[in-house]
Amino acid sequence: MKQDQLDQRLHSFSAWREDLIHTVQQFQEWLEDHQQVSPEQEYRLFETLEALRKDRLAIAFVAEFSRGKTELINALFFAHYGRRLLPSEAGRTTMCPTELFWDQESGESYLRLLPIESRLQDRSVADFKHEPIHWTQIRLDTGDPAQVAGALHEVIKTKQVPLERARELGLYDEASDPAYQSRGKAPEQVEIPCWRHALISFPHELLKQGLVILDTPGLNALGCEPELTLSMLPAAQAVLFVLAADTGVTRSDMDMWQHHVSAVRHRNNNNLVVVLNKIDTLWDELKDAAAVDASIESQRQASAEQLRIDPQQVFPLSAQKALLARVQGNDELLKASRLCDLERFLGDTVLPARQKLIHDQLVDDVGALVDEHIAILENRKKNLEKQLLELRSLRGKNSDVIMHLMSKSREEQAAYLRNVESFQNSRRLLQAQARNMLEALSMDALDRLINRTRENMSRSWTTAGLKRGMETFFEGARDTMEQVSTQSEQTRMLIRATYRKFHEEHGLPQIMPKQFSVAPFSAELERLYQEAEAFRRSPVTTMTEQSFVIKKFFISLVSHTRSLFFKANQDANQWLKEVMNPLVRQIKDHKATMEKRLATLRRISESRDTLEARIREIEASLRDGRQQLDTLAHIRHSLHNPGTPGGKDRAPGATGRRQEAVV
Ligand SMILES: Nc1nc2c(ncn2[C@@H]2O[C@H](COP(=O)(O)OP(=O)(O)O)[C@@H](O)[C@H]2O)c(=O)[nH]1
Ligand SMILES: [Mg+2]
Repeated sequence: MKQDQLDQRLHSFSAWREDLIHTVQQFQEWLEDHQQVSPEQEYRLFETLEALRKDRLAIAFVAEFSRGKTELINALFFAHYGRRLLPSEAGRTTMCPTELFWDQESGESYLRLLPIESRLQDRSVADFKHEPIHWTQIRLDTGDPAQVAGALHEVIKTKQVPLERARELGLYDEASDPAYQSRGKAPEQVEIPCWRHALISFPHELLKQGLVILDTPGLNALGCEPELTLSMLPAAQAVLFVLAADTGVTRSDMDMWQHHVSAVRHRNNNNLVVVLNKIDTLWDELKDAAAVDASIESQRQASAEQLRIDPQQVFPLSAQKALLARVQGNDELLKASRLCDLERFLGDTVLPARQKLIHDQLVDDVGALVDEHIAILENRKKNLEKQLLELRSLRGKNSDVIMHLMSKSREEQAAYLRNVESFQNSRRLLQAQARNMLEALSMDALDRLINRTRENMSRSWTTAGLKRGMETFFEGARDTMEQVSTQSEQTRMLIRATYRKFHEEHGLPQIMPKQFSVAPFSAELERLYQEAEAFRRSPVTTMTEQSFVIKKFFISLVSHTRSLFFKANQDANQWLKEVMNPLVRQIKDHKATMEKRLATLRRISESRDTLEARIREIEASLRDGRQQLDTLAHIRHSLHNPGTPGGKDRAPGATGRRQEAVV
């Protein structure tokens, strides 16, 4: 097995993305060259390119402490440094979630740490991320692995604070303190982590390609930092849940799985993988290989059964031996560590899933724009061909015929203009409907709901209070989504009818306008509800009844819902701005064509010389139009088949469904 298989897969993933960026840029240039671009389209393309460039593939590692998450990250991504880059230690380690990535904006290597005291403020980690001032920054000297490893050690630092302080921070509770349980007395000093969250920007090749690794601490921290389960884990493309062969599935593994991890399974494009680490503890020189394999296999089956998942989803391996094997260049040990099975899975399943998501989105967005321009060009071509025939047939005809054609054209034009007027009416109606929809989705409306919920809960930051609060909150939010869903359905119908009218009555190309749906937002809201329920019932919450934790949870939930509504509002707004544009462009184009036709007829009636000149003009326009259609068909092909051999340099006119209609 090649050591860098995952490396290569990530590299080709990033080349594939570059290919798409190139195609979108080609389209952008085409639009600019032909002055076809509207501000909305320009904005959309800009956004698309930004999103492609900044695309991240996030993999989260979740487990109880000491299962070997950090060691696994070292083995997967940092073995070539010849040492253990991230601190991995026996015993109870840190509480501090760590994100590893490459900060391509600043281009700097650093470690940023958010002090644990930030927990006293009513703000989420996501909020703090926008403000570097709250973070302690340590420079990383990437030429010096010892300096880097030393600096990274800071992440797991802890300190002693008085009991009251720990309580204030929501980091101490009798019910979850084993020492209190046995001695019946709370300690005077409590050991707490120094940091709440760590960001590591590091110029590792894969991180530069857009990989983001999230290393999370154990169950305790997940309970204390609800943002992890509410936002960070669901945002990851893959969640690796790590078990250890020497402990088996323990009570706390099970808690973590049920209350924090398994919900991830119900999301699309989110791969949940279970790693059964430390299989080296099952290696036994006194047994033959088959017997060892059998015991590993039986533990894999048992774990899968306990977690109620397919055994194929469980990957037995030894992170420690894999790291050692890679550092020493020992292929045999690497094979025995079985790390490559996991790598293959990440490369074969997680990456393609991400690719598909990006591609679908792009075809949906940019692809629709390309199609729209192709339709406009084809319509223009059809009109020009009609005109050409008409003009050719006028050769040698008397002026009566021309006069007759002119009056017919005028009638057509008048009928068309009347429809354009009715179009303006539908547009006004649409705007009124849209305002209602946006109002329902507005931040003001949501804030009113949040305040109502907060008032409901303010006297009782308990699990019972939380239950009531959540009911008010989710009922309100669901109502809004339903309302918006009905309104957007009405708006959609109006839009469709308007499009159909112009297609049927004036032969404008049939374009399906882009649709907006609240379904993904409702689904996300439902997921939040499930998470909230899981949190409310989780042993950490019910056991401790800490108002601090409950309050923190509420803040994260609200912050997440707020960004959900914000996104829905933005999407709806953008959609409304754009949805009529394709038709508006066609109407304009059609109007211009009609005017031009009338003008030509008028000039011909005045002077017959104009006829031949105009015929030549139309022939030239047709040639130019065909060329543009070829270019667009080529762009369309590359967009639909990125990364195929010659995908970006294929000569126009090679293949593609649309092309047949073009030439
Ligand atoms: N035997 C064995 N020990 C491991 C393996 N992976 C990690 N460990 C040890 O388990 C302990 C905890 O590892 P660490 O990566 O810090 O766990 P984390 O708390 O989940 O991040 C450390 O002492 C590691 O050396 C493994 O594959 N085999
Ligand atoms: Mg760790």
